[in-house]
Amino acid sequence: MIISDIADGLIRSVETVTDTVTAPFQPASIRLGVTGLSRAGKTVFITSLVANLMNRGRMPQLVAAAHGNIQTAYLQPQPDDTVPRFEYESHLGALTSPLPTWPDSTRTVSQLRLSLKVQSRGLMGAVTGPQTVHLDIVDYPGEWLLDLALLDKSYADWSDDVLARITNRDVAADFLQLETQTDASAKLDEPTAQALAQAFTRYLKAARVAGFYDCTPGRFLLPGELEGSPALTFAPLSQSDSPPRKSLWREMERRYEAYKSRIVKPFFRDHFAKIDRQVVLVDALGAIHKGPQAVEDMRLAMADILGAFRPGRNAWLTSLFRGKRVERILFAATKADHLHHRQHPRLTAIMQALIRDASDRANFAGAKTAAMSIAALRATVEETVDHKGNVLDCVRGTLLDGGKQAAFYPGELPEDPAHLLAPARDGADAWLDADYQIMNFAPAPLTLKPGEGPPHIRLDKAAEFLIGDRLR
Ligand SMILES: Nc1nc2c(ncn2[C@@H]2O[C@H](COP(=O)(O)OP(=O)(O)OP(=O)(O)O)[C@@H](O)[C@H]2O)c(=O)[nH]1
Ligand SMILES: [Mg+2]
Repeated sequence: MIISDIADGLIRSVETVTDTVTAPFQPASIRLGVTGLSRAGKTVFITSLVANLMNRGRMPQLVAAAHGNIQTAYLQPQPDDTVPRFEYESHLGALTSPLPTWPDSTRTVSQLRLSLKVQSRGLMGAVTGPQTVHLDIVDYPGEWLLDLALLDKSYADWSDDVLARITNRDVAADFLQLETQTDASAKLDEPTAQALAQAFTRYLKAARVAGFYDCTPGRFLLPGELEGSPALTFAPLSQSDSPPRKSLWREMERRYEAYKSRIVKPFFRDHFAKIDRQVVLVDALGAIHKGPQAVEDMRLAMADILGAFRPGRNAWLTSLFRGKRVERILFAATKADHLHHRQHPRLTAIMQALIRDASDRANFAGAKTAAMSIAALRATVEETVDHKGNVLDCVRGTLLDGGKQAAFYPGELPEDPAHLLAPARDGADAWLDADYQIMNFAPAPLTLKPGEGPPHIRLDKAAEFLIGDRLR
């Protein structure tokens, strides 16, 4: 062995020793993913969570907050320079203004870093003093997880699958007609490609409204700044025997592959594979109100979303994780302030049944999972009303339409979730013996005492499950 190698080896082993000694003093970081389908409540959840971590007066079930371990919490510039920042201040401003409004819909991934100074109470805590824990919160549309399935499919297979699936759907009629008229082996003509992509996008939007969940590619619905780019200008085409080079079919194939490599893969690599803890928000009450078909769609969408968390489902994804995994996954039914608390256990049971179905099949490889019913921002108060001799457990709030105050009875959720899930699975048109209402409430005007965050339901319990163990 030559001398420089020995010296190099020595230095390296010294570095390794220093690394291990300093490791406990390095700021720890937790990456928390927040996802859910459109309108599930992601933006309100993150805004209220951050506000309640900064002012912890309403967080008794977050043990580190209740025990006073968290000394301060403050926002910091996030470490990822190319990811848009989550617009915390403007969202909080909308929710807490004298005439509060819900935040605008958000269309892309965004991120926020909240740093917490934590004094741990254990023996080591006394020795080391307070530590900084960075909480990096990443907001991304659940629709993007559904794109994972595209990675396993060639353009030809994907086209065949999609065309077979949508052939009987009314909302697909216009696109299918255009597709049938198109000669896929003709030389590429850009207006034709655009017309097909636009017709397919219109179909996807209509399918979403009609309650179909299998609306991929996800970026066609949420294009952001990619709108009009070639990677979003393709559509499924039936295959002629061997489409010639430079044909429409070949160019569509190339763009489909570009969508996978330039859009789907970077999302999974840069965002998804780095997540430590995940919350999946579900507007279960909204789906129940819409009816059995919407509940069944929600079940299928959840199973597909959960598929992304199943290690081994996709070899490429597995190689990205390199043995790391999402450690905890919370499934939360949002907007529980639409229900009197007496019914919350029933809503939670429905969530549990929905994920049991998916988790029976998916092995989450040791990830801890939980289901809860929460309201990130409580817009109602409870009220018991005497209605024709019957006692009804209602909630009262300000109606979004018209601004009037109203007490509202949403209907009685069944004790056994199967009473909802079974008819949904069997394709029932309507609920047989029950009616579920939903009201759109405006956020309530708030007067917060010093040290208090916005009112919520079980946001503290959700935080305890997601990050509590890292703050003690
Ligand atoms: N009552 C009540 N309504 C809520 C709550 N959270 C969300 N909502 C309602 O749900 C709507 C959507 O919430 P967002 O947080 O914007 O949902 P999102 O998932 O970010 O939606 P996109 O950005 O469009 O995907 C809001 O405008 C409110 O009407 C809650 O805790 N209580
Ligand atoms: Mg949003």
